[in-house]
Amino acid sequence: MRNATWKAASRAALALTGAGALAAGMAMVLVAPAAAGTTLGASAAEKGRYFGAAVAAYKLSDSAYTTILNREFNSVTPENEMKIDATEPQQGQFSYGQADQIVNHARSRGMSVRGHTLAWHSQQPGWMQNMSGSALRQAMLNHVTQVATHFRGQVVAWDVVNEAFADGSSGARRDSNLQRTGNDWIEAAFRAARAADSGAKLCYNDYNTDNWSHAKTQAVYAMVRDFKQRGVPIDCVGFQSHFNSGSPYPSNYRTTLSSFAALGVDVQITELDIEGASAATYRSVVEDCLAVARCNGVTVWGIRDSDSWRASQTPLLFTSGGAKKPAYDAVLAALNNGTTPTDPPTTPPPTTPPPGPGGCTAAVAVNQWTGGFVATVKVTAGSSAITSWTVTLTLPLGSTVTNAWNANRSGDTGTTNWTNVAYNGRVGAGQSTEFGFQANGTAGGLTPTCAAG
Ligand code: G2I
Repeated sequence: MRNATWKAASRAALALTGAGALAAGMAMVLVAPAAAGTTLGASAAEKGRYFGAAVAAYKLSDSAYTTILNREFNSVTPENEMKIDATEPQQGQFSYGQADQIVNHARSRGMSVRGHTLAWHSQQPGWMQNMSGSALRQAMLNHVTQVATHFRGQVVAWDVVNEAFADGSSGARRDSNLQRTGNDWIEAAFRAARAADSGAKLCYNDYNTDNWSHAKTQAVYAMVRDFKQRGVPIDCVGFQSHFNSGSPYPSNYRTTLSSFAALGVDVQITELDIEGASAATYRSVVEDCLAVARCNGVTVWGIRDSDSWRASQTPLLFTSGGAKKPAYDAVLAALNNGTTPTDPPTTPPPTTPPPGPGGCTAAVAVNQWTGGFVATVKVTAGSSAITSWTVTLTLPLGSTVTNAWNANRSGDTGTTNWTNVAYNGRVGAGQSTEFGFQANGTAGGLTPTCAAG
């Protein structure tokens, strides 16, 4: 169900555009249908994506604003109206008026809605700021449950938890009253959200997680990998992507998106704005999303520059007067030029001949960035089931393994040996299992060999 959501939403948006154009055409005869490919939303929909904007409820009465919103976008994120202080201003008293207004505006026009955000250290109402311990944990879980239940069936994706990691090189969680309730607060929030709305995609959302070599990015990656391994219900990762001189668009952005996607989650660009609105940078961001099959879409954090939380940086696609900026043209062109994406397979098919009974093969897929890489190794049993396996891999000089998952290892440099852990030694005939590791340096041409025990 969740996988079908974006395409269904896109179709609805297209159908609506067509119907509206038809009605206008009957009245005025000469109005041409808004052909797919002439607006951001329609072009994105052609690529199976959405193109969204953060929307403020109080601006829905501004016709210059809604004209652009309704024409260009097929997804909406409430900018502040679903935050904790807005939806539960007093404990146990829920207030959905402004959020409902945005949801109704969007859905009546065939736009999908991203929910933002259920659990966050910021924008907490006073009563929550003053809470701690198990009372806070319960209050947070109740909030997640109530809000996700209210919007069930109306929100295609939720930012369940927002900004839970610290900036800088620590790779640690951000200190907050929620974090102090216990390290498992994030997974508890995800489980509560899933229980309340099993149809919405559940995302972790953060900023400064765009550069693959940054500690914060790696820390979020490790959490998502751990969640996937342990069955914590997470479906997607949101990259806010607020780019400016202090936090520029990184050349390894595509590596970041594809590396997360390879964990088995969707990726979404959730709050894009770029200081100065460089057309080239906007184009690159969109191309990077289109290059990753599991990148569902892009949301810009506001419509006109004057709508931006950083208006002085003029970071958006429309001028304060509502005119299209060069960045708009670049984004539209990128959406229209984009080809239907095919991610490189996480693990390419084995190049060696199929093993005989009792044997196994191993194949490796690498995501390389400047100074490091992640390798995913697929172990495939031959025509008989195996009960244990050992993979041998020789790393190039200068490469050192820093961490690994789903396998035991001996050796961090040179020739390394990898053996199954308790839960993945048994592999059925012709079936596969995967393990992975991260390393410094360059992968080069890794050629794994596999022996079954
Ligand atoms: O800070 C930029 C974004 C970073 N990621 C999470 C987003 O949720 C966040 O959005 C911004 C909104 O764009 C601002 O509009 O979040 C801010 C609050 O953390 C929002 O600012 C607040 C002001 O601080 C309040 O004084 C104001 O009442 O907007 C509120 C409503 O206009």
